[in-house]
Amino acid sequence: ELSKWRPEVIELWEKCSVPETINKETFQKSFIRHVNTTLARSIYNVDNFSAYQATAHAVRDRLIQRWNETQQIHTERDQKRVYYLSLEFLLGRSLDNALLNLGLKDSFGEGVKELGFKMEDILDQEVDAALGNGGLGRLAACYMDSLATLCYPAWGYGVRYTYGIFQQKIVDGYQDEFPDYWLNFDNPWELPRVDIVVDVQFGGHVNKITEGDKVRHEWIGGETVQAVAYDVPIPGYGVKNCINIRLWNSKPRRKFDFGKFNAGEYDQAVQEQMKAEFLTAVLYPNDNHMVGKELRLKQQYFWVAASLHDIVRRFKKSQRDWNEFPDQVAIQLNDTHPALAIVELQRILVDEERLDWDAAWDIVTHTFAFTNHTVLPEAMEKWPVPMISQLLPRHIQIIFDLNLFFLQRVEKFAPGDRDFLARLSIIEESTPQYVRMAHLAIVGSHRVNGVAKLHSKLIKETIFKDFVKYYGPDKFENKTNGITPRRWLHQANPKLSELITETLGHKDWLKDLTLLKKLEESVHDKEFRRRWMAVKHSNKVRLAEYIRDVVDVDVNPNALFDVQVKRIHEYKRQFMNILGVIHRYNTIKSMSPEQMRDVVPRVVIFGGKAAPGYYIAKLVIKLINSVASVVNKDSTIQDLLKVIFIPDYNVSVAEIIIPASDISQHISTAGTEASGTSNMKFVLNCGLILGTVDGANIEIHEEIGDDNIFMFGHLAEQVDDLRYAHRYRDVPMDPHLDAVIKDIESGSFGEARIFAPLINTLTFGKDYYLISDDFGSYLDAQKLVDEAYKKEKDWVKKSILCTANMGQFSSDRAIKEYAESIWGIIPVKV
Ligand code: TH1
Repeated sequence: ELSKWRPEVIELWEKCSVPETINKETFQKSFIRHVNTTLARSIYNVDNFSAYQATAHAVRDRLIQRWNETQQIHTERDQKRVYYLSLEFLLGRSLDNALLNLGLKDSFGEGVKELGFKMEDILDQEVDAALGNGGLGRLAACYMDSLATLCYPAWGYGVRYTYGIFQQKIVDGYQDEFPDYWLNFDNPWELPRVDIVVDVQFGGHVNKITEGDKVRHEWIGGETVQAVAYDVPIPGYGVKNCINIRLWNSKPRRKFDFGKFNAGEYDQAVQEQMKAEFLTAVLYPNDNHMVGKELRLKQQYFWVAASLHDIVRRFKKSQRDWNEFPDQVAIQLNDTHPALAIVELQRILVDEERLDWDAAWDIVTHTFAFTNHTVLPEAMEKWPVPMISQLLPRHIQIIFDLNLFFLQRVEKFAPGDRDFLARLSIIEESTPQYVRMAHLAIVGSHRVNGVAKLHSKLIKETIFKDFVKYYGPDKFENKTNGITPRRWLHQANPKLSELITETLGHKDWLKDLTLLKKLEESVHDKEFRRRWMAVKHSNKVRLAEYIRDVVDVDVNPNALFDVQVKRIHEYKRQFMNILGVIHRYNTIKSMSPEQMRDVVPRVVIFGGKAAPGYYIAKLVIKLINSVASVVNKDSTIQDLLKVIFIPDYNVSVAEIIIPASDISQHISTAGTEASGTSNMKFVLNCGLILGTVDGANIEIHEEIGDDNIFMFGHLAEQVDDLRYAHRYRDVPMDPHLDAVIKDIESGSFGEARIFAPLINTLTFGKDYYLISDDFGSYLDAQKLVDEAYKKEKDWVKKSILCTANMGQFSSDRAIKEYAESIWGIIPVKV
């Protein structure tokens, strides 16, 4: 009688659920309802922020509906899913993206306008979800957008950090860090799942239990921390599919130490519980650099254990045989950060599900695949064996067993070759011993991939070459990175998006980026070129206004905007850029007024965060700001040069900067930048690039052709010899560089001693990143940029050809490649 499944009850449920059609009027109703009930406000106290919240909640309602439908259909179909494990998801803002992907921007824009608000102001209220450092985290976000848009059954798993990447302020030219407490106001883009809670265990000990001729292991004792799920819906573009990123938050268990409690130490008992919350408190702010903090290892295991528990629970609901696990589940490891998942799955299968070791291992290795994102030695994760033993006593046993069986097979392949065994071993035999996470990830995966052609070649020839010998080359693939054209063109550059749509006569290019190729036909159309330039100009005006707001410097939108925005790192060589700026400044200063008339005015724009503990990177920021304050005040150079450091570079700021660039710099030492993804964003937004023969620059060059890119510098294969020369011979410094260094040392940009440690990297430090070797060709390339910019018509043509040839670099292409050649999943459209 009371059954909720009775037809009339179901009918009532359906009638009362949120209507599927949504338009301006239903949106306005929803907006006001949220103002009144969710926010408990009235027409008299709705500010822009409340309007943002109300709009966000109205959109959230739609997302949740789509999310539910998608999950229901994916569950019904029960096809193979991919789980993307990433310790970082750099999502940025969600409202604009959701409105555009759902096709609601226009109607909701009208709706808020009638209610007395401007959509622009509303969008500007949102704080970034900045749960990542840089390229790796943003790649994960672009991939989720593509997975949703292409209707793949996919989930992301990550950590819900209470503090995202720190906020950067510039004080007296130096970087200062401030906590990013992004959850200060309610976050409408997450659904707390208070009912989805996983116990995660740390410490304790392992009992070996013999049952007949079998032994099993029991991991007991230690502390338990609870993982609570928060779901973040990710809507696809132009489809109803909406996928999920599940972020785990740590919280104390409600049970606590009653011994202490009874002894009157109530406060201490509570304090110990509170430590649990600390586990997911903060994102580690290091990009491309490993810092071996115990808390970081705990974060990694906490997240991996909760995610695998969830994945296994979902699989077990389907009542299939365990050997079908790899047919239902693909797990992608975004770098080595989740490599413990390999060990955790083996543990679950052997200790909890009682599969025998080899059968379990066969399942594990067919489930996992691993993406490597860097070859920098300082970024390679390795954890001390004693630290893992303390925290995860059963896992360290499994690691040693895995390694033993692995090395036994290697020994058969290369009998007696002890060096070969030592090089391949998961364990580094030092004091203490270390676990090499990349080795663990390779041994536990069926596929390993790099993120651009050169990078994938380099990992096979250098860091993983012994594994290629052992496994053969087929286990190693390339999957060149991609970016989502929805955020990085449609959302960030609405005017260019509109012009493209009008010119092509459709919006299909947003789902098939290769269709941009047709823009090539319009390069000869004068009116089209004029409009193309007008879009760039208005984006430069927008950036100039932003620059005035944040650093109080006026820049001329007619100048050439030269941009380098990315994490500050020695290998990315922002130092070389600012040294080049000093050279330019001194060149202009030495000119007669007639000569000056021939100079192309430039605004050189920097942005990016340095890891808080990275002393040299922070000095680079100081140098940039010191140069800026001298150059920007110098009236003798007639505004021919301005230097700007934009503070707190993040996804939202990138959306303003990228569409406004004429030239952007991607100038890493050859062989060091695995791919880079901002290079793709700039070129897609019709900005030319100045780059080294590194990462995805090479493939961009292949696509857009020699005439539309400025490449310079030594090649990756020359780097070893050049470094050797610096180390063992007296290599004279490039004369222009020498002059610039002497200028800094003479105090032209403030007290010289401040910069001594930075300059020492070139001298005592043997110029590890080869700035001197590339400086001459860098300056030459910059000259070519100046000359090319003077030929306005040709420049616009180049700019159009850039955008037109970026089809390959959509994350849709990348995701299809992963889906087809690694994951074996097929789309399920809602
Ligand atoms: C970056 C790479 O440096 C970059 O070249 C690449 O485009 C991007 O990943 C996406 O593939 C990396 N970020 C990190 C961050 C950490 C550790 C290693 C890397 S590699 C924390």
